[in-house]
Amino acid sequence: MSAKKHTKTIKNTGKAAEVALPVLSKLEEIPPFEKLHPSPKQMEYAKEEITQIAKHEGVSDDEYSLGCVVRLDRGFPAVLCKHALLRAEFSSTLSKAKQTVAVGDWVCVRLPHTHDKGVIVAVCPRETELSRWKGGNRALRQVLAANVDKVLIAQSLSDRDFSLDRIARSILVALDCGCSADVVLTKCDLVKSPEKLQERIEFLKASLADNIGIIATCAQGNNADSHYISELKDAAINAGASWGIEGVYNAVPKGTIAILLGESGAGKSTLLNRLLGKEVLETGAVRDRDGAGRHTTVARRMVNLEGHGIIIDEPGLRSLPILGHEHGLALAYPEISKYVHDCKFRDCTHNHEPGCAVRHALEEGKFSRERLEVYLNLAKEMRESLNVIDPDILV
Ligand SMILES: Nc1nc2c(ncn2[C@@H]2O[C@H](COP(=O)(O)OP(=O)(O)O)[C@@H](O)[C@H]2O)c(=O)[nH]1
Ligand SMILES: [Mg+2]
Ligand SMILES: [Zn+2]
Repeated sequence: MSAKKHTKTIKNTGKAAEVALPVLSKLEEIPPFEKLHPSPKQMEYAKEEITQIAKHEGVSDDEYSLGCVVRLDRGFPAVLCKHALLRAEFSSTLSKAKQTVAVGDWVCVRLPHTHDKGVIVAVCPRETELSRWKGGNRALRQVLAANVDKVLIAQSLSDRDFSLDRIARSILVALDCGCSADVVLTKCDLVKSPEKLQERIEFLKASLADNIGIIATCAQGNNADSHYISELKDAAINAGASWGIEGVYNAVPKGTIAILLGESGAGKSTLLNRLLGKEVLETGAVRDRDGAGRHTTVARRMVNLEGHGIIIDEPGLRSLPILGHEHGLALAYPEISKYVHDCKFRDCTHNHEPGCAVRHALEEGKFSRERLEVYLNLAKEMRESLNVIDPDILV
């Protein structure tokens, strides 16, 4: 397949430029089909759809196959089927319905006879859907990945970048979408001392939802000698975190799919290269002036971890606004949210109001002040966006 055939004209650059999509057969990180598992529900759906569509088209069922979207390059899906890896476009019916897919979606494709592109004719229902609110209308959501089990939240430990708020909101979104979540702390070598690392991890443990694993990593130890790195490792383990590449492997066992989320420049591609054991993914230098990453990663793609699970590499997210994730808040902080319905005032912000059941529970030592603070910040933001859109929900 030639790269030249599949090009897209980039219109909003001012001048039109032809950008070639990567040649699929050259990509080393794509998982084997055997590692991808549709759910029984998805398999049944695909079987029924294929039978119906083939009948309607007057062709044999054999022309269709169930496949998984393993990449999106500038929005163009690549689908992996049992016997083929191919670019695919939507059938005219799906195009008219403005159908889109995300990495991880299971789709029914008509396999090409003469030309090398498949045609997506149906998209299977998702088991999980990780999506973010794009602002404006509640329905305006961008699906980041489909059918993932876990969200790995990449957070750089450099002082300039570290944000509890960003970690907390990512966890909220993950839990709300039916995924589990772990925090991957990157660039441990940039922490001032092992004590500081231990303090950071202990603070995170006190503030975040239970069952959130913390993995401290240093994918590029240029800035530190090995003795210092081993001190950092001890500090991380003392604080209850796991360490390094092994820690990430253990968080993504065989049979599972995780997505690595984090700001551009957080060190995701560098970490993935370490996990792969080779430099397959392009990494980007951080601009010195403001530390902001250049958007080097344009593709969303699955990366196969030999002997372990699969990670989806997601280009940096600039923002993760929260709206309508109140279920996630209740899942992350059940010990707090169970009191909100007992407050005297329906619109209680749990700050200063009389008859506040949440503050009463705090005084009784039912949960820590750290956790309440994170909860209140998330609830405040959600309340503000909810007020605009859906005034009936309590947080
Ligand atoms: N000091 C240090 N720098 C790192 C580490 N990991 C990544 N970087 C640097 O951070 C920058 C962004 O990394 P990249 O992997 O492209 O981030 P991505 O945008 O999240 O994929 C690059 O300049 C990397 O060299 C680390 O463990 N320590
Ligand atoms: Mg990257
Ligand atoms: Zn209250």
